[in-house]
Amino acid sequence: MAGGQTKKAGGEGKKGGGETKKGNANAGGGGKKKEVKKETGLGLSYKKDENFGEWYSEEFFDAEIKKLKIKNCYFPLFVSPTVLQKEKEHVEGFAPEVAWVTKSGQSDLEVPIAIRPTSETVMYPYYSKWIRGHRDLPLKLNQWCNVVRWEFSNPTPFIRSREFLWQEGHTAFATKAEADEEVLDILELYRRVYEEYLAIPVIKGKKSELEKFAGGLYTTSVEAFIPNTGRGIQGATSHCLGQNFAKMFEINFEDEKGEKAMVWQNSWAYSTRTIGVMVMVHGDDKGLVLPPKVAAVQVIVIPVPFKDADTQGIFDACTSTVNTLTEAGIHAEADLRDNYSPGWKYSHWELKGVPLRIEIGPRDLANSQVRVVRRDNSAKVDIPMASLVEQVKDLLVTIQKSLYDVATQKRDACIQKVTTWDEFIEALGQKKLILAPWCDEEEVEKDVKARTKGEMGACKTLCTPFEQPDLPEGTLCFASGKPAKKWSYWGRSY
Ligand code: 87F
Repeated sequence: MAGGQTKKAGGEGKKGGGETKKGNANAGGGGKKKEVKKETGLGLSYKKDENFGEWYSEEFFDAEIKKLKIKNCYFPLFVSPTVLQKEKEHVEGFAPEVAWVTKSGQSDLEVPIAIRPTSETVMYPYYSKWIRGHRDLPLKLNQWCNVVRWEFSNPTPFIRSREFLWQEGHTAFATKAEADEEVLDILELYRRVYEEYLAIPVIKGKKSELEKFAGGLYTTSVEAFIPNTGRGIQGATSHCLGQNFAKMFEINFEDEKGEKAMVWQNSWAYSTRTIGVMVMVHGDDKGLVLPPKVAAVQVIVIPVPFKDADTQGIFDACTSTVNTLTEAGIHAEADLRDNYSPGWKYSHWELKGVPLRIEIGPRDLANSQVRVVRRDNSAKVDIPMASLVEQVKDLLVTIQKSLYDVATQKRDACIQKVTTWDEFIEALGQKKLILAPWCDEEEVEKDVKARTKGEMGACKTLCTPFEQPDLPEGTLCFASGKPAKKWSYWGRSY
């Protein structure tokens, strides 16, 4: 959903993940999308010089999973109670969040029907039917859909909402080794969605036993951090389910030796929460700040007519500027409304987070130049019309990088390494993202949660980063004093 989802929020609607390119009429070079699309061998389908717009806002995640031979599909929204209860253990803990349809009009339904909170129970009965022999494997499906979870704790737009959009991938393999490999391949794609598109630094790691998806074998995640609130936030997850679901749903196959075996499964998801994290990380007191790569409008052109100036000339220059940029594949629009002042328009488009504003007034017209203003740092520069495209492209690239660098600096300034309980409590009070040596015992994590419970919510593990600092022999757990096994990130979270 990297670009796609963000665009949806900006009003450039798209259908599902699979059809993202088709309806995108303003993507520059109008109408030639299919023909232009060819592999460059660099992991991108568009060349920067041939189609800048598509190169820049490619539907990254969907294209990448297609390269991994994952097919898009769609399963129904409604789940029958019998199917839902099939995997009781897994659903039990989540049961209060399941929404049920109990009426049609005024009449009670004979059998209430659930709305999917996730699609395991809808999909896996078919996996059991479709998978017979080793040649049916791997089975790799993804769906872009909505799910409903009846949240009770403070719903927050995009971050925790009762309905949200996501992609959920569900794959089945003959061997654990294949499943293990895919878990990390997908996690890397999630990292890239956050870092390369949303300009948000994330930490890749493994969840603790307490925080993992209980139905699976192990859970990996990418974790982001919101400096202003001092809270961690899970950006996406990639689970190895092991054979738990295969047992419950009887997903068996005949292996190469003709023996009956059980599949190894994974599931993975990221959601519209990405939008919430992006708003929280980059937004400022004037409103949204969108990274150019995911901005539906990358450049807004605003006429600045003065009294007695050549108003028509200025408006024409705005239109031709938009045309020039659009032809170069840049998503540009002009705000030519005559019932709002330039100042009002500046605020309006700042609120919407448009990365670049171009102002054209009488002086610019006379000098064949435009004034360009960056949304992220308000820097202004005059650009000659002759080098407009080149310089706007460079600025968009610069802004994308700068947003990532600034976000990384702020995040890193919040990371605090501690080794004792006192240091831990002090860092927690300072809203830090805490890296601490831990004995990796579930009881100790529960104890930390209990001891830090307060108005602000308890502190828990966010992840054990794959990138581990040195852990000298004899290092003790900050919470239990037992020998530490690893460094883990701790913090309050969303
Ligand atoms: C709420 C109600 C019912 C989370 C729920 O993470 C069931 C569930 O199974 C539930 N909330 N979960 C866990 C979801 C696991 C897994 N599903 C596929 C993922 C990735 C995508």
